[in-house]
Amino acid sequence: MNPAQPAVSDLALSVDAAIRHDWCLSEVEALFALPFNELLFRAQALHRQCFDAAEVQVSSLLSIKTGSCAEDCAYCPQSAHYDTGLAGAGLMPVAQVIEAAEQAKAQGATRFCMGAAWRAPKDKDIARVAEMVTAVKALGLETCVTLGMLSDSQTHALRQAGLDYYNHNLDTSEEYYSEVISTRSYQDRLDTLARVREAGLKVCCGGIVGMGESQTDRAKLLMNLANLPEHPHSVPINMLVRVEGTPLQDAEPLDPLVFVRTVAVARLLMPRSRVRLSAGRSEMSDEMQALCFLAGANSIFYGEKLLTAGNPMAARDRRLFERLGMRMSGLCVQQAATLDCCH
Ligand code: SAM
Ligand code: DTB
Ligand code: SF4
Repeated sequence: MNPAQPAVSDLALSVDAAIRHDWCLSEVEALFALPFNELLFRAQALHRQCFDAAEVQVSSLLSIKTGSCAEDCAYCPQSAHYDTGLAGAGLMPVAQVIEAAEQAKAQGATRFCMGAAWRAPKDKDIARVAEMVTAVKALGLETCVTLGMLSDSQTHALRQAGLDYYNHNLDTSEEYYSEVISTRSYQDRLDTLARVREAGLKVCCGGIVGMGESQTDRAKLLMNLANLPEHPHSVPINMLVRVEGTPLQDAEPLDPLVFVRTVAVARLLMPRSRVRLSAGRSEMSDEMQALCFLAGANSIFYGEKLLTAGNPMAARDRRLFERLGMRMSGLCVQQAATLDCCH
């Protein structure tokens, strides 16, 4: 038998046995090195044990504070260290946030994620964000925020306000991290993630690929995510959006099949997590996205804008789901019928 082909008994491995926090690098690299079809087959088999393979969760994003960030993340258009021509804006009024959340809900989003270009928010910022969280939750949406590094009292204030998820990405391997960011450390990231977990918030944590990192960096990122004390509930896999003016504007584009492999390995390492096909979808073909869903992605950012960069139009995504025989989670039949796919 082909040694790359597992015995049927291995594939029938129970999901509980597949949930591990002790992955070592050679195991993760071996998954990346599997023949493509074998990797996708294994990922899809495990995916089906944990999820309805025709269902996709959709989250919409809103930038509630834009630009002028003190951090120097080499990928980010919002860093004050680079001139990207971005128009910055202070913290948005709550009424404007509610309006955007209502629109996202009307389009079929079930989670609303509010992002702020902060290194770390001040306590007075947290009080305003807490108001936003409570108001968005009252619309019947799940809430997520991503605000940078948090203190213990801040995570508790957000929890108190009813926050469901906190997004804070590891972004890459620890080794490559220091090549793309100098103003904070990997440990800073891990410390905030620990505070978020301890406050009882659900963790959304993933990374970016296509930044010129090596295959080993990508394997280490996924290993680090899976070896956290709990697997993140959501794992966003972003493809770098190359923005003019950032140090990574000319990064070599990643082979789309390597991106699909990254999604498949994320699914195998974190079987019960929502793996989100995140930034960079505007530059992906429908066929590449279909392969990502086959590899176990079951969540997207939905709506024409990410934080500052573009994203496919909502109607285009609904048309794609229709073509793939997939459906957005949490939509009642009446709402699905009112959402027009074709314009
Ligand atoms: N400032 C907070 C932080 O960095 O945690 C929250 C906002 S930050 C924009 C959220 C995430 O967006 C980053 O961790 C990174 O993964 C992603 N991101 C930023 N710029 C990106 C780009 N050009 N392409 C892909 N993902 C990007
Ligand atoms: C995540 O992992 N990706 C989203 C969300 N979490 C906050 C952000 C993507 C940002 C892409 C570049 C931009 O829109 O500025
Ligand atoms: Fe600031 Fe976040 Fe952008 Fe880094 S990724 S520059 S922390 S907004």
